[in-house]
Amino acid sequence: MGGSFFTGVSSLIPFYYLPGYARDIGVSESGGAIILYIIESIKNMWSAIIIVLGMLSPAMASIWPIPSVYVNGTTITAASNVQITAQSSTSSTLDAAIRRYNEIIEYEAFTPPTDYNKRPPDPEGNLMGLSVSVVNRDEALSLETDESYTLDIPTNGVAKLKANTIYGAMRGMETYSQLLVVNGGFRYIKSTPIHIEDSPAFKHRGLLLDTARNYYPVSDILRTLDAMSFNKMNVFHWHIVDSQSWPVESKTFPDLQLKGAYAPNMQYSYKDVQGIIDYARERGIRVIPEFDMPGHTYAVGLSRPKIMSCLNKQPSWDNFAAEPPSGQLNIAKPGASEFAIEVVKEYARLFPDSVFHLGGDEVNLNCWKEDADVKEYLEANPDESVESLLVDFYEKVHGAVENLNKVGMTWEETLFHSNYTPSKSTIIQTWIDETSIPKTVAKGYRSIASPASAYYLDCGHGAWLTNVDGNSWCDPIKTWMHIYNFDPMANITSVKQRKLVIGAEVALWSEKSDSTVLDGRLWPRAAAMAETSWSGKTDSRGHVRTTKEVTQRLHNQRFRMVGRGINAEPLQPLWCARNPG
Ligand code: CP6
Repeated sequence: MGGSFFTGVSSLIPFYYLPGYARDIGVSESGGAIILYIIESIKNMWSAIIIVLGMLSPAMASIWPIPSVYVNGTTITAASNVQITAQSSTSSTLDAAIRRYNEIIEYEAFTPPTDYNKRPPDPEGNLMGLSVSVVNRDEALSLETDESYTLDIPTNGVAKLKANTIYGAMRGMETYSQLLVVNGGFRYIKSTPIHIEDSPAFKHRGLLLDTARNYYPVSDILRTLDAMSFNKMNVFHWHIVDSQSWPVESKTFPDLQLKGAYAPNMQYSYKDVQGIIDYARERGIRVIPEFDMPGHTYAVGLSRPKIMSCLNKQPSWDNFAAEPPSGQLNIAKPGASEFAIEVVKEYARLFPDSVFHLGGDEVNLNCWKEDADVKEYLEANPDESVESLLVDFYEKVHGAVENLNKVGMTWEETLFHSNYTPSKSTIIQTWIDETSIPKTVAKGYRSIASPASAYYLDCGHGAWLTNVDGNSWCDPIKTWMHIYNFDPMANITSVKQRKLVIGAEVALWSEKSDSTVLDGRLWPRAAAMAETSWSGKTDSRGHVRTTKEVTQRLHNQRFRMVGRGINAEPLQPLWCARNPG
């Protein structure tokens, strides 16, 4: 009854007049609208009663990221039975997710800081568990996966979660787990009945982790995947290798990791990788591997110096690379593209996702222009140039990805700083500045937004362009508010072009981080982008959510994450979380 009742009411009243919404946008702003609306619709007693009750209701449950449609009543329901069960026989992946959420609910239930030291409220209803139904149990995890769900929590009886896919069901279970709160050993949901309809604004909501500058143990990656799922993020972009190390096992070229990993205990075996991919898939997270080529490859030179250029130039490495040690695949040597194609073939098999990231960032042409082998080659082949050799290299390597029926993904330089024209299916990841996204979609390419100025978690806003002390290239670090305020769609008006912005990614480049600081460097700042990429920048009336309006919810999400084993850093004194406003 709860579902149909509220669907009925929400068609009578635009739901943003309803109480939960009023809380989120701040009652002071919407209070006038609500009063006007009450006068207007005074004849409609049903609506008026709901609105008045809503104004008296306790704060809306603290869900992060916020759902697109959230309608709630005012009754406190004792969560007598919180068990999640599947309505019919399901997939093993969904069963595992149900077990996981039942455990989270059982052991990690969250007390909002506003309720610390408060007497638990008196409940008026009894929740009798959550029943999950899924239309298509078999859908694979991809860029096209439907993650939508609806969730209805009655005041009395069984709550219902409906989704088209098991991944949508996971998102809905996350929301359900966030609705349950505990106080003084008493578990309840604050304001029922609740009706939620939810789906993501962006299909690709990613987190890049660089495991090459500094190594992270597998357990760090698994915990990061957990935290991502708590924030409904769905892509782990694994920047697995770079100039400084090659930590991943290679069966084609075993000496890559034998020589390229920092240490025997700083490697990812095939088994580790498969474990990470499985763990991610169980949480509705795709793993996109990046094998960055032809730049950022000094570590390849440790075992294959013959296919390399400008290895470890000293002291003026900065003439050859963005950071030391310098070294790029030698694009004048057939062995270099042959090597790159073998890398693609090997790892396209190890990583099942249909997207394969080829890097292509920060290529330094000078590295080749000053290379004796390249010079010799170009003298013998006067029709060619460093630029044309680079195009040949990209054609071969992107071609290899496409021959394997995968989609290539690449940093924006491949599109803008080379003469290569990637195929139109290629996904372009932008980072250099905020014009990059509009430029990419104007050319008709799909774009993932990772502007350094907003989404790089290692670097301060713009500080890498204007070094503060001429030395440290990434300080100070940016705030969650800065991340939250960025809009990947800014300055894109055409509907067609807006559709090409398919996602966003925060990035943790690890020059200055490792296991000791990982959680605090990622969380809760990554959660800021998780919300804007899931919920969009605006609410349903087109109001752009402000950081002030969402602070309390993010505070709660931070405490929730800490309760679930993620060392997310504090935003403010606990006092502020207890006394919001
Ligand atoms: N490593 C790689 C990096 C960066 C990039 N690629 C980077 C560049 C500028 C800043 C931060 C990180 N460290 N492989 C750019 C895509 Cl400010």
